[in-house]
Amino acid sequence: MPSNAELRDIALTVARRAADLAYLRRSEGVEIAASKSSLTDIVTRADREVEQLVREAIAASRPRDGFLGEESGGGEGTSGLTWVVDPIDGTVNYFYGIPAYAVSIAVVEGDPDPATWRTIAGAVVNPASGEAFTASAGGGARLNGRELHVNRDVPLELALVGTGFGYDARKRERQAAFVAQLIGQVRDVRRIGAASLDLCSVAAGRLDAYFERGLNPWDHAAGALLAREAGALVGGLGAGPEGEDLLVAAPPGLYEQLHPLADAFYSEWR
Ligand code: LIP
Repeated sequence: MPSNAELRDIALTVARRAADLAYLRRSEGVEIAASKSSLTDIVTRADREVEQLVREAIAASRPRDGFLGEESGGGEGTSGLTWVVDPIDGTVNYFYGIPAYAVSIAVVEGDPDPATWRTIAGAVVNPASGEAFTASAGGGARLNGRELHVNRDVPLELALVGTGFGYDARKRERQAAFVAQLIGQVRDVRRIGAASLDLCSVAAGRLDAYFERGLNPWDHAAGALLAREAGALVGGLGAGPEGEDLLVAAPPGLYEQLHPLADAFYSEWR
């Protein structure tokens, strides 16, 4: 079994190659290939092409590992490791040319289920900025090699909080209702548009906290490890792990202030 650092380096090498392709395709003009859960939930030809590059590169390097990708689905392995990949997280930003999208690659141990997996390593690369966020379990979190640490001792009323919204209009209205409830209790809110970059922003101290409901496993697999390795607590509904029902990421202290508010609201979600 390779070391956590070796798996991290594989994730970074592949993520950088994928980011170069995504950036090239963006410069050539982006075509929508299809829509998924709603007309606004788009997939571009680049999403599919980038995921194919990642899948082939990982298969060449780690042929016995499993794979779970946003566009091409799952593939079981025999090694006990699975690579969880969002080829272009922040697809709408990518389509509009907003420079806040990322290739997100994580490798997890156990079933590819956020409720039970153990994340070993991850890389999140923003093709537009060239920023490469990396982490390995127990090895810390880095941005272009520089160690990252969350902001400490920020009270809720001074917290800059990131969040996001789903592709279903009715769900967005409910999510916005919670933001309306929260916004008077915090410094301000930011909606960057890519969960992986939101979580890296918490790790880098660019956000004090982040929460969102409705994320897919590939949206947060790498970013959640980055946030944890930089000192954040990450969790979901109740005392459970992060998942589709809720993800909250914040340093200790702020987490205990923010999580109960999000938990109370989203526990009532029907
Ligand atoms: C995106 C997430 C983001 C969320 C968006 C979208 P995608 O993922 O990263 O946090 O608010 O609605 O789901 O669809 O760009 O891979």
